[in-house]
Amino acid sequence: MTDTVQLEQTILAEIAGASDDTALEGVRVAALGKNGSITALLKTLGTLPPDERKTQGPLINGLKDRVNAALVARRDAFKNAALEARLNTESVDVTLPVREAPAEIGRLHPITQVVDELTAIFADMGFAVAEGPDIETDDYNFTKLNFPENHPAREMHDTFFFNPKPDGSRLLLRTHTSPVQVRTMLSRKPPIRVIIPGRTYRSDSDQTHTPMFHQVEGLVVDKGSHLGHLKWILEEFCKAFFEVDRVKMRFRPSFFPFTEPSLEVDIQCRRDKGEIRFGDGDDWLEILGCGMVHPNVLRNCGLDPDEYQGFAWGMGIDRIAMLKYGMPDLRAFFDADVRWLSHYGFRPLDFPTLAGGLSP
Ligand code: 2U9
Repeated sequence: MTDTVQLEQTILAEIAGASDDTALEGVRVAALGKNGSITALLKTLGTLPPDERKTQGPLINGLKDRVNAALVARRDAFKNAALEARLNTESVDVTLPVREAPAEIGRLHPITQVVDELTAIFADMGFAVAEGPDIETDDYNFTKLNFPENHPAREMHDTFFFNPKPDGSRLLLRTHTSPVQVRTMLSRKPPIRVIIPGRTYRSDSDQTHTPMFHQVEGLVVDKGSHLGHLKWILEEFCKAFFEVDRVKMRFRPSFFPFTEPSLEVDIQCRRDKGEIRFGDGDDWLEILGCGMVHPNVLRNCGLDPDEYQGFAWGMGIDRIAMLKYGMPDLRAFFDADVRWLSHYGFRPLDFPTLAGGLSP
Protein backbone atom coordinates (compact mmCIF):
# COMPACT_ATOMS: atom_id res chain seq x y z
CA MET A 1 0.00 0.00 0.00
CA THR A 2 1.43 3.41 -0.97
CA ASP A 3 1.97 6.15 1.62
CA THR A 4 -0.91 8.31 0.37
CA VAL A 5 -3.44 5.47 0.40
CA GLN A 6 -2.37 4.53 3.92
CA LEU A 7 -2.54 8.15 5.08
CA GLU A 8 -6.00 8.60 3.49
CA GLN A 9 -7.37 5.54 5.29
CA THR A 10 -5.97 6.74 8.60
CA ILE A 11 -7.39 10.27 8.24
CA LEU A 12 -10.82 9.07 7.01
CA ALA A 13 -10.98 6.70 10.00
CA GLU A 14 -10.15 9.58 12.35
CA ILE A 15 -12.86 11.72 10.73
CA ALA A 16 -15.38 8.91 11.11
CA GLY A 17 -14.32 8.41 14.76
CA ALA A 18 -14.46 12.11 15.76
CA SER A 19 -17.23 12.46 18.36
CA ASP A 20 -17.88 16.20 18.05
CA ASP A 21 -16.91 19.45 16.29
CA THR A 22 -13.85 19.98 18.52
CA ALA A 23 -12.42 16.53 17.80
CA LEU A 24 -13.14 16.98 14.10
CA GLU A 25 -11.29 20.31 14.10
CA GLY A 26 -8.30 18.52 15.68
CA VAL A 27 -8.28 15.99 12.80
CA ARG A 28 -8.48 18.82 10.24
CA VAL A 29 -5.57 20.72 11.76
CA ALA A 30 -3.47 17.52 11.98
CA ALA A 31 -4.06 16.86 8.25
CA LEU A 32 -4.52 20.24 6.58
CA GLY A 33 -3.15 22.78 9.14
CA LYS A 34 0.16 24.59 8.74
CA ASN A 35 2.09 21.58 10.02
CA GLY A 36 -0.45 18.98 8.89
CA SER A 37 0.44 15.64 7.26
CA ILE A 38 -1.18 16.46 3.88
CA THR A 39 0.29 19.98 3.94
CA ALA A 40 3.74 18.38 4.41
CA LEU A 41 3.16 16.14 1.38
CA LEU A 42 2.05 19.13 -0.70
CA LYS A 43 5.26 20.93 0.27
CA THR A 44 7.39 18.00 -1.09
CA LEU A 45 5.88 18.44 -4.58
CA GLY A 46 8.13 21.41 -5.35
CA THR A 47 11.27 19.36 -4.58
CA LEU A 48 10.39 16.36 -6.83
CA PRO A 49 11.75 15.84 -10.34
CA PRO A 50 9.15 16.75 -13.03
CA ASP A 51 8.24 13.13 -13.87
CA GLU A 52 7.52 12.17 -10.30
CA ARG A 53 5.66 15.47 -9.68
CA LYS A 54 3.32 14.56 -12.57
CA THR A 55 2.26 11.34 -10.87
CA GLN A 56 2.44 12.48 -7.20
CA GLY A 57 0.67 15.85 -7.83
CA PRO A 58 -2.77 14.39 -8.71
CA LEU A 59 -2.42 11.76 -5.97
CA ILE A 60 -1.72 14.25 -3.18
CA ASN A 61 -4.26 16.85 -4.40
CA GLY A 62 -6.90 14.12 -4.79
CA LEU A 63 -6.16 13.04 -1.22
CA LYS A 64 -6.58 16.64 0.01
CA ASP A 65 -9.94 17.05 -1.84
CA ARG A 66 -11.37 13.78 -0.50
CA VAL A 67 -10.30 14.57 3.06
CA ASN A 68 -11.87 18.04 2.75
CA ALA A 69 -15.11 16.52 1.46
CA ALA A 70 -15.15 13.99 4.32
CA LEU A 71 -14.64 16.79 6.85
CA VAL A 72 -17.56 18.81 5.41
CA ALA A 73 -19.82 15.76 5.39
CA ARG A 74 -19.00 14.91 9.02
CA ARG A 75 -19.55 18.55 10.12
CA ASP A 76 -22.98 18.54 8.38
CA ALA A 77 -23.83 15.28 10.11
CA PHE A 78 -23.06 16.88 13.52
CA LYS A 79 -25.22 19.89 12.64
CA ASN A 80 -28.16 17.70 11.59
CA ALA A 81 -27.87 15.57 14.72
CA ALA A 82 -27.88 18.71 16.94
CA LEU A 83 -30.96 20.05 15.15
CA GLU A 84 -32.70 16.71 15.48
CA ALA A 85 -31.95 16.62 19.22
CA ARG A 86 -33.27 20.19 19.68
CA LEU A 87 -36.45 19.43 17.76
CA ASN A 88 -37.03 16.40 19.98
CA THR A 89 -36.70 18.39 23.21
CA GLU A 90 -38.41 21.64 22.12
CA SER A 91 -41.89 20.42 21.55
CA VAL A 92 -44.71 22.95 21.20
CA ASP A 93 -48.02 22.20 22.85
CA VAL A 94 -50.43 23.63 20.31
CA THR A 95 -53.33 22.99 22.68
CA LEU A 96 -52.07 25.64 25.15
CA PRO A 97 -54.16 28.87 25.24
CA VAL A 98 -52.61 31.83 23.38
CA ARG A 99 -51.00 34.53 25.54
CA GLU A 100 -53.40 37.28 26.67
CA ALA A 101 -53.36 40.47 24.61
CA PRO A 102 -51.72 43.53 26.27
CA ALA A 103 -55.14 45.16 26.65
CA GLU A 104 -56.22 42.11 28.69
CA ILE A 105 -53.14 42.01 30.94
CA GLY A 106 -52.74 45.77 31.51
CA ARG A 107 -54.37 47.35 34.56
CA LEU A 108 -55.33 50.91 35.42
CA HIS A 109 -53.79 52.27 38.60
CA PRO A 110 -56.45 52.76 41.32
CA ILE A 111 -55.76 56.52 41.25
CA THR A 112 -56.59 56.63 37.53
CA GLN A 113 -59.73 54.59 38.18
CA VAL A 114 -60.87 56.85 41.03
CA VAL A 115 -60.20 60.00 38.95
CA ASP A 116 -62.35 58.46 36.18
CA GLU A 117 -65.10 57.74 38.71
CA LEU A 118 -64.97 61.25 40.22
CA THR A 119 -65.06 62.80 36.78
CA ALA A 120 -68.07 60.70 35.77
CA ILE A 121 -69.99 61.59 38.95
CA PHE A 122 -69.32 65.35 38.80
CA ALA A 123 -69.77 65.48 35.00
CA ASP A 124 -73.25 64.08 35.62
CA MET A 125 -73.91 67.09 37.88
CA GLY A 126 -72.74 69.52 35.18
CA PHE A 127 -69.11 70.04 36.25
CA ALA A 128 -66.23 70.52 33.80
CA VAL A 129 -62.67 69.38 34.52
CA ALA A 130 -60.02 72.13 34.76
CA GLU A 131 -56.26 71.65 34.71
CA GLY A 132 -53.20 73.74 35.50
CA PRO A 133 -49.42 73.48 35.92
CA ASP A 134 -47.72 71.58 38.77
CA ILE A 135 -45.13 74.38 39.04
CA GLU A 136 -46.85 77.50 40.32
CA THR A 137 -46.15 81.02 41.47
CA ASP A 138 -46.29 82.02 45.11
CA ASP A 139 -49.02 84.44 44.09
CA TYR A 140 -51.42 81.80 42.69
CA ASN A 141 -50.64 79.15 45.31
CA PHE A 142 -50.85 81.46 48.35
CA THR A 143 -51.30 85.23 47.94
CA LYS A 144 -54.46 85.24 45.79
CA LEU A 145 -55.91 82.59 48.12
CA ASN A 146 -55.76 85.02 51.04
CA PHE A 147 -52.69 83.58 52.76
CA PRO A 148 -51.10 86.70 54.37
CA GLU A 149 -47.43 87.37 53.38
CA ASN A 150 -45.05 85.63 55.81
CA HIS A 151 -48.01 83.92 57.47
CA PRO A 152 -47.09 80.58 59.11
CA ALA A 153 -49.79 78.83 57.05
CA ARG A 154 -47.42 79.12 54.07
CA GLU A 155 -44.82 77.13 55.99
CA MET A 156 -47.45 74.72 57.34
CA HIS A 157 -47.97 73.54 53.77
CA ASP A 158 -44.38 72.12 53.81
CA THR A 159 -43.84 73.72 50.45
CA PHE A 160 -41.15 72.64 47.97
CA PHE A 161 -39.75 76.00 46.83
CA PHE A 162 -37.45 76.49 43.82
CA ASN A 163 -34.40 78.75 44.22
CA PRO A 164 -35.42 82.44 44.17
CA LYS A 165 -35.09 84.37 40.87
CA PRO A 166 -32.95 87.58 40.73
CA ASP A 167 -36.09 89.66 41.45
CA GLY A 168 -36.63 87.68 44.69
CA SER A 169 -39.76 85.85 43.48
CA ARG A 170 -39.73 82.06 43.73
CA LEU A 171 -41.64 79.31 41.99
CA LEU A 172 -42.93 76.28 43.90
CA LEU A 173 -44.58 72.90 43.45
CA ARG A 174 -48.27 73.52 44.07
CA THR A 175 -49.31 72.41 47.56
CA HIS A 176 -52.97 72.08 46.53
CA THR A 177 -54.92 72.31 43.25
CA SER A 178 -56.51 75.62 44.38
CA PRO A 179 -54.32 77.78 42.04
CA VAL A 180 -56.25 76.18 39.17
CA GLN A 181 -59.47 77.67 40.60
CA VAL A 182 -57.73 81.05 40.70
CA ARG A 183 -56.73 80.66 37.03
CA THR A 184 -60.30 79.58 36.18
CA MET A 185 -61.88 82.63 37.85
CA LEU A 186 -59.36 84.97 36.22
CA SER A 187 -60.03 83.57 32.75
CA ARG A 188 -63.77 82.79 32.77
CA LYS A 189 -66.95 84.58 33.74
CA PRO A 190 -69.41 82.90 36.15
CA PRO A 191 -71.40 80.71 36.31
CA ILE A 192 -68.43 78.44 37.05
CA ARG A 193 -68.71 74.74 37.90
CA VAL A 194 -65.39 72.93 37.81
CA ILE A 195 -63.54 70.10 39.48
CA ILE A 196 -59.76 69.89 39.50
CA PRO A 197 -58.19 66.48 40.05
CA GLY A 198 -54.38 66.58 40.06
CA ARG A 199 -51.00 66.06 41.62
CA THR A 200 -49.97 68.11 44.62
CA TYR A 201 -46.71 68.24 46.57
CA ARG A 202 -45.70 68.71 50.19
CA SER A 203 -42.42 67.90 51.90
CA ASP A 204 -43.93 65.27 54.16
CA SER A 205 -43.28 61.53 54.22
CA ASP A 206 -44.54 58.90 56.66
CA GLN A 207 -47.05 56.03 56.75
CA THR A 208 -49.96 58.28 55.78
CA HIS A 209 -48.16 60.98 53.73
CA THR A 210 -46.17 60.92 50.52
CA PRO A 211 -44.33 63.97 49.09
CA MET A 212 -46.51 63.76 45.96
CA PHE A 213 -50.19 63.05 46.47
CA HIS A 214 -53.47 63.63 44.63
CA GLN A 215 -56.31 66.00 45.39
CA VAL A 216 -59.60 66.79 43.83
CA GLU A 217 -61.06 70.20 44.48
CA GLY A 218 -64.34 71.65 43.28
CA LEU A 219 -65.53 75.19 42.77
CA VAL A 220 -68.93 76.72 42.06
CA VAL A 221 -69.34 80.47 41.54
CA ASP A 222 -72.69 82.01 40.70
CA LYS A 223 -75.00 84.78 41.85
CA GLY A 224 -77.02 82.76 44.34
CA SER A 225 -74.63 79.93 45.37
CA HIS A 226 -74.98 78.94 49.02
CA LEU A 227 -74.03 76.27 51.57
CA GLY A 228 -77.26 74.33 50.91
CA HIS A 229 -76.10 73.69 47.33
CA LEU A 230 -72.68 72.62 48.60
CA LYS A 231 -74.22 70.16 51.07
CA TRP A 232 -76.40 68.59 48.39
CA ILE A 233 -73.50 68.19 45.95
CA LEU A 234 -71.27 66.58 48.56
CA GLU A 235 -74.00 64.19 49.71
CA GLU A 236 -74.82 63.14 46.15
CA PHE A 237 -71.13 62.67 45.46
CA CYS A 238 -70.60 60.47 48.53
CA LYS A 239 -73.63 58.30 47.73
CA ALA A 240 -72.51 57.77 44.13
CA PHE A 241 -68.83 57.26 44.95
CA PHE A 242 -69.28 54.85 47.86
CA GLU A 243 -72.25 53.22 46.08
CA VAL A 244 -74.71 53.49 48.97
CA ASP A 245 -78.33 54.69 49.02
CA ARG A 246 -77.91 57.11 51.90
CA VAL A 247 -75.08 58.78 53.76
CA LYS A 248 -75.10 60.76 56.95
CA MET A 249 -72.68 63.68 56.97
CA ARG A 250 -71.49 65.90 59.78
CA PHE A 251 -70.24 69.44 59.09
CA ARG A 252 -67.83 70.82 61.71
CA PRO A 253 -66.51 74.40 61.81
CA SER A 254 -62.90 74.77 60.74
CA PHE A 255 -60.47 77.31 59.31
CA PHE A 256 -58.88 77.73 55.87
CA PRO A 257 -57.56 81.13 54.70
CA PHE A 258 -59.46 80.81 51.40
CA THR A 259 -62.96 80.02 52.71
CA GLU A 260 -65.29 81.72 55.19
CA PRO A 261 -67.08 80.00 56.80
CA SER A 262 -64.86 76.89 56.57
CA LEU A 263 -66.06 73.39 57.41
CA GLU A 264 -64.67 69.91 57.78
CA VAL A 265 -66.91 67.05 56.75
CA ASP A 266 -67.19 63.59 58.34
CA ILE A 267 -69.30 60.71 57.06
CA GLN A 268 -70.96 58.17 59.26
CA CYS A 269 -69.51 54.70 59.01
CA ARG A 270 -69.32 51.27 60.59
CA ARG A 271 -65.96 49.56 61.06
CA ASP A 272 -66.33 45.83 60.71
CA LYS A 273 -63.31 43.47 60.93
CA GLY A 274 -61.00 46.03 59.33
CA GLU A 275 -63.61 46.91 56.69
CA ILE A 276 -65.41 50.26 56.59
CA ARG A 277 -69.06 50.48 55.54
CA PHE A 278 -70.79 53.78 54.88
CA GLY A 279 -74.43 54.66 55.35
CA ASP A 280 -74.86 53.55 58.97
CA GLY A 281 -72.89 52.75 62.13
CA ASP A 282 -71.70 54.96 64.97
CA ASP A 283 -68.24 55.99 63.83
CA TRP A 284 -67.32 59.14 61.94
CA LEU A 285 -64.63 59.48 59.30
CA GLU A 286 -63.27 62.80 58.09
CA ILE A 287 -63.22 62.87 54.30
CA LEU A 288 -63.05 66.46 53.08
CA GLY A 289 -62.88 70.18 53.80
CA CYS A 290 -65.05 72.89 52.26
CA GLY A 291 -66.50 76.36 52.66
CA MET A 292 -67.79 79.52 51.01
CA VAL A 293 -65.08 81.20 48.93
CA HIS A 294 -63.61 84.09 50.99
CA PRO A 295 -64.66 87.53 49.64
CA ASN A 296 -60.95 88.49 49.45
CA VAL A 297 -60.31 85.51 47.16
CA LEU A 298 -63.21 86.48 44.87
CA ARG A 299 -61.85 90.05 44.77
CA ASN A 300 -58.28 88.84 44.08
CA CYS A 301 -59.66 86.89 41.15
CA GLY A 302 -61.51 89.86 39.61
CA LEU A 303 -65.01 89.04 40.90
CA ASP A 304 -67.22 91.37 42.93
CA PRO A 305 -68.23 89.57 46.18
CA ASP A 306 -71.37 91.70 46.34
CA GLU A 307 -72.47 90.21 43.01
CA TYR A 308 -71.07 86.66 43.16
CA GLN A 309 -70.77 83.99 45.79
CA GLY A 310 -68.86 80.76 45.55
CA PHE A 311 -68.28 77.56 47.42
CA ALA A 312 -65.39 75.12 47.18
CA TRP A 313 -64.23 71.84 48.60
CA GLY A 314 -61.12 69.67 48.60
CA MET A 315 -60.30 66.06 49.35
CA GLY A 316 -57.43 63.62 49.06
CA ILE A 317 -57.89 61.18 46.17
CA ASP A 318 -55.39 58.66 47.56
CA ARG A 319 -57.29 58.51 50.84
CA ILE A 320 -60.75 57.99 49.32
CA ALA A 321 -59.29 55.36 46.95
CA MET A 322 -57.86 53.49 49.96
CA LEU A 323 -61.19 53.70 51.78
CA LYS A 324 -63.28 52.52 48.84
CA TYR A 325 -61.04 49.69 47.65
CA GLY A 326 -59.63 48.54 51.01
CA MET A 327 -55.99 49.25 50.22
CA PRO A 328 -54.15 49.42 53.54
CA ASP A 329 -50.81 51.05 52.63
CA LEU A 330 -50.55 54.40 50.87
CA ARG A 331 -46.88 53.91 49.97
CA ALA A 332 -47.70 50.89 47.76
CA PHE A 333 -49.45 53.36 45.40
CA PHE A 334 -46.07 54.65 44.31
CA ASP A 335 -43.95 51.47 44.41
CA ALA A 336 -44.64 50.56 40.74
CA ASP A 337 -44.96 46.87 41.70
CA VAL A 338 -46.80 45.00 38.92
CA ARG A 339 -47.96 42.30 41.36
CA TRP A 340 -49.71 44.98 43.45
CA LEU A 341 -51.13 46.54 40.29
CA SER A 342 -52.45 43.25 38.95
CA HIS A 343 -54.21 42.71 42.30
CA TYR A 344 -55.60 46.21 42.95
CA GLY A 345 -55.65 47.58 39.38
CA PHE A 346 -58.67 47.85 37.08
CA ARG A 347 -59.35 46.51 33.59
CA PRO A 348 -58.81 49.36 31.13
CA LEU A 349 -61.85 48.64 29.01
CA ASP A 350 -64.33 48.66 31.91
CA PHE A 351 -65.24 52.33 31.64
CA PRO A 352 -67.10 53.61 34.69
CA THR A 353 -70.63 54.72 34.01
CA LEU A 354 -73.34 55.76 36.43
CA ALA A 355 -75.82 53.43 34.74
CA GLY A 356 -73.47 50.44 34.59
CA GLY A 357 -72.02 50.82 38.07
CA LEU A 358 -68.74 52.43 38.91
CA SER A 359 -66.69 49.51 40.16
CA PRO A 360 -66.33 46.06 38.64
C1 2U9 B 1 -60.42 78.67 45.81
C2 2U9 B 1 -61.24 78.91 46.88
C3 2U9 B 1 -61.47 77.91 47.80
C4 2U9 B 1 -60.69 74.43 48.43
C5 2U9 B 1 -60.79 73.76 49.76
C6 2U9 B 1 -60.34 72.38 51.41
C7 2U9 B 1 -61.34 73.11 51.97
C8 2U9 B 1 -59.68 71.27 52.12
C9 2U9 B 1 -57.99 69.56 52.02
C10 2U9 B 1 -58.75 68.30 52.09
C11 2U9 B 1 -57.84 67.14 52.21
C12 2U9 B 1 -56.82 69.24 51.17
O1 2U9 B 1 -56.07 66.92 50.37
S1 2U9 B 1 -56.37 67.61 51.54
O2 2U9 B 1 -55.39 67.65 52.53
N1 2U9 B 1 -58.74 70.64 51.44
O3 2U9 B 1 -59.96 70.98 53.25
N2 2U9 B 1 -60.05 72.73 50.15
S2 2U9 B 1 -61.85 74.27 50.89
O4 2U9 B 1 -61.10 75.74 48.59
C13 2U9 B 1 -60.85 76.70 47.67
C14 2U9 B 1 -60.03 76.48 46.61
C15 2U9 B 1 -59.81 77.47 45.67
C16 2U9 B 1 -60.16 79.76 44.81
